[in-house]
Amino acid sequence: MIKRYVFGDPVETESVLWKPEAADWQDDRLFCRDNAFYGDLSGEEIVYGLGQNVRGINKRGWLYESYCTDDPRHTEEKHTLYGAHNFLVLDGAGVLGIFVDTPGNVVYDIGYTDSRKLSIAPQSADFELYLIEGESPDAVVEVFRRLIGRSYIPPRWAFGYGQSRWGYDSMNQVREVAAGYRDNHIPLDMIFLDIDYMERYKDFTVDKERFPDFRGLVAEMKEQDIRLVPIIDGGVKKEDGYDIYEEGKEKGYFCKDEEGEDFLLGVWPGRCCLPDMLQEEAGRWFGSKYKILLDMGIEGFWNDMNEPAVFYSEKGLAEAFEKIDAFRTQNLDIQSFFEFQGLAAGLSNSPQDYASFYHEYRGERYRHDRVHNLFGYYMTRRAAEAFEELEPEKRILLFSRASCIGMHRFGGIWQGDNHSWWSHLLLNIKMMPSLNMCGFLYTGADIGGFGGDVTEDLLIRWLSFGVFTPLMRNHSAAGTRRQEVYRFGTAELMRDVISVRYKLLPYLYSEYMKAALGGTMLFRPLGFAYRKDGIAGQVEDQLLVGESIMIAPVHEQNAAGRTVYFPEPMKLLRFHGGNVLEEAVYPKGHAYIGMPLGDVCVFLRENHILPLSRGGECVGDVDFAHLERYVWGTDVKPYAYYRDDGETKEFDLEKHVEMLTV
Ligand code: MIG
Repeated sequence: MIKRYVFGDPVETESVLWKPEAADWQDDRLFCRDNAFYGDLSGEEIVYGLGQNVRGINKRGWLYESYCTDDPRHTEEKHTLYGAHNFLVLDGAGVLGIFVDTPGNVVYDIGYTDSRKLSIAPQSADFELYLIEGESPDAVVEVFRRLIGRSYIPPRWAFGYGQSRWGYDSMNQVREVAAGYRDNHIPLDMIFLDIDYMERYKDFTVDKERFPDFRGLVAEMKEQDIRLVPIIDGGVKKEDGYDIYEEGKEKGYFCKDEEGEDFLLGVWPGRCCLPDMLQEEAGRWFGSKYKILLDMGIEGFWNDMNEPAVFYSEKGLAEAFEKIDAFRTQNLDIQSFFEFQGLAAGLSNSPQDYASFYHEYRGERYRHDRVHNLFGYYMTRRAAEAFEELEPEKRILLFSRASCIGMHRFGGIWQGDNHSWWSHLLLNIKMMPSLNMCGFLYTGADIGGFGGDVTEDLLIRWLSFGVFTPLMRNHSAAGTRRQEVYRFGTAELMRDVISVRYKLLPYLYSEYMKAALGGTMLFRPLGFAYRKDGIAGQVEDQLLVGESIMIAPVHEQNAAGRTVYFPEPMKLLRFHGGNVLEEAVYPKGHAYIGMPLGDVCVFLRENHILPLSRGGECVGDVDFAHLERYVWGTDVKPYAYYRDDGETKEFDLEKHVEMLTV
């Protein structure tokens, strides 16, 4: 059952695809006062959701916000990350789904001020609220997903493994990475190009000195079954003579400040303008520019800095310099010193800047902060719509950093600038189900961690989890330890781990497609599947992946295994040195399982089939037709195996599903 309530005069976000008739406010669970909502949380109640955010699968015990934010040091005390995903499911006496449809900030106090209470406070009085009742969290999620529409489906090659790094700044560097993988027979399908391929960080340009034959390089890589995937940034460099800038300026496509001038902000290339992605014509114009790279043979993109990230604004910078000047002659004491120190740090992503420029959206003018969370969504959507026109038959890879619900129909997301920290591997694990709830299925984190120096063991453990995430990409920041797996002494172990991905591919792709087409989740918390089991609901570091298996990744340094909770009997399948070992069936309860570095363990449910391929060095090598079947139990259910060509858009559950039996 789904109910929709309208408060004030909401901005249409296009997050949902259809709308039930609006109802008058009346609810037993939530109490409404001054456009905020209050409820009680019972002792056992679990709060799932909020998509990309900090902390656990169970969101209880913290204060969260929904405001797309570029935060490259996202630690536990933060409140919001790159995406704004306003969907929650309360699982207590009953099950209730809550979706706040607004493009502005929302504050969630989930047992923070009072551990038994919940409050939801949209920062604007104009929004829509959806309440969904259902028998189980799964049922509520399915209804929600019908409301918001089908998830994005990438080409099948995008389920391969990819290597990325900020700093691949020449054709030879790219060739070296490709050779590092191919020569060592480590599987690889993608190399990502960061801002270094561009000419002075200008969107839709290629540096002619460092990449003199870009088109040739794209073709050369494709011969080796490797796709190059370039980055596109949300800001356009302000530079006279740069055609994109000149065109945008002349046509009035950039966001304006209070005076009606093009709003100037500092981002990567220095001074930039922001294309008004919300304004249809401007957004379409920006989207049409991807053709420049498509024409060079490119088949996939990642959209960055589209929260939008603002290092500084022209005005903010001038004010800060003025204040710094005033401090020059002062005797800095504890207070003034910190104020002084904060002047430069406080410049980035500041609320004043977000309140100082404007969009034209659906025929009206909005101050940016009111519609903030739509920027990344519309940047990605306009690109996807351009692909639809330019390449109607073909799937193009597309994922974004910032997002809100609705964008899941047009692209995936990566989880932003994490660190080479064990805690961020754990965060990656915990975030998968909440993202899936909101329709973000094509997603993954920077494997090995973006900031900071990785260690060999962290990289192996992260890969061992990454083999399950649809986006499987190793990425790292400039200036950090090199993270390509062939550089490590344990490269052979890493190869074994990455190879597991290619064995699992038929299963993962099939489960992905069923989740996308059926509106279900690929990654489920144990609490979703074993609802009567009080322990299962507390497990934060094990997940169900599709219908047949459970995983329990190691996320602690120097651990040679871990304790696993079995909510029902399961059989251990161990990927070890290129083989699959069938080990014991564990009964319901806890057990310690040895998991040395390089082993990947999956736990197979009774009477379920896990189909595996023989693997390959790229997705194109994998034989999706001839599969081995792993199974145990006396009453085995046939497995609904989805398989299509992986390239075109004829998605069809009926047509492409074949029932596999033992
Ligand atoms: O300010 O393009 O999240 O993946 O490597 C940094 C450089 C801008 C942020 C992205 C990261 C990327 C980096 N970008």
